[in-house]
Amino acid sequence: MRDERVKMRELSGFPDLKSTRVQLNELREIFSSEDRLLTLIKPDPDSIASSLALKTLLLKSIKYATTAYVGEITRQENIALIKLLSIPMERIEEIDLSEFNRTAILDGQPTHFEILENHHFDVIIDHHPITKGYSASFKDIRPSYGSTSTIMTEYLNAARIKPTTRLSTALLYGIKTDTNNFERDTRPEDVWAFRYLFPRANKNVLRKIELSEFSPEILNYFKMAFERMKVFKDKIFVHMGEIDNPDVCVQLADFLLRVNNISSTVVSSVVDDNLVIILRSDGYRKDTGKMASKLFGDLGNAGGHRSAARAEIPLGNLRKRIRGLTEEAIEKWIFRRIKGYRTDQIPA
Ligand SMILES: [Mn+2]
Repeated sequence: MRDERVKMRELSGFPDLKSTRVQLNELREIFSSEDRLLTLIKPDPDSIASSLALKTLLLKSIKYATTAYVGEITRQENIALIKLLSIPMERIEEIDLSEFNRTAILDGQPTHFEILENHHFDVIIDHHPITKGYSASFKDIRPSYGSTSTIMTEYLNAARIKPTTRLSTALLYGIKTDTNNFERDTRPEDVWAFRYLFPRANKNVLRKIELSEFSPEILNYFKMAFERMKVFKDKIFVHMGEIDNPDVCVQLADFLLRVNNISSTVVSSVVDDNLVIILRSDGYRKDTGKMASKLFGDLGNAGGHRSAARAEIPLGNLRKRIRGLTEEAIEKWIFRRIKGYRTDQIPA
């Protein structure tokens, strides 16, 4: 009978709120009324919404909570999200760390943040693959989930807190972006959270945010990409050369994946002193995370989910392999590796 109920719950996609309730209690036990919490995020819709949810969850148990972001907010939708929902956030550079006695990371793990190395974090809530080499008092990492916003929605529900329109809109958008509107890495729990938030969210604001996707400047990059792209069997590859911000590569990789008969896209660029490679696939036959680590893991950080992955290689690691490190030579080198992937004969 009990097994039957568990099975029914799984089929209906209804989350295991009982265990989330236990975790919620553990989470709250860490905090006391005088605590000042600093939450670190890399700003994207999922992490921004999650930080708003954590604040709401802990509102009554701590003194105050501040969200600080690492990196730049450049994507148009993020700017629109923050503006339209007036979400307060500060740059990490402007934060006085001594003001806080508790720290959290949402939608990421300390290994993704070079800042505060060897720091003991109080709270980590995330849906990325589990990484090792850090300590935290409270950890809730669910790599199979489509978004951290889904996990946070479960926490709010477990805490019996009805999210406001603002919070619901932010979380809904977090789920939509991270699952690419349920096209990738989605679980029934994500759908459940979506349904839970949907009637509470402001759909007009959401539409306005979603229609802010492309900046006028990005169209020039699209033009460049169309001219440079190379098609190999079911893959599209573009090397964008040196650019300021790899976000444009993410948008390009997502966009090009919509081409008929293309099952994966690879868009690379040189940002500062790193070769940044964005990979996307339909996830139908190939695991993109595995593809990324097989193709580039020997030279830098590489990995991700079944349909979305990323690699970052310090240019210094390529000096011996790519003569002169010219744009053309880098492009050739990546393209050669991609071509070798299917046959498993990945060239050096
Ligand atoms: Mn996320």
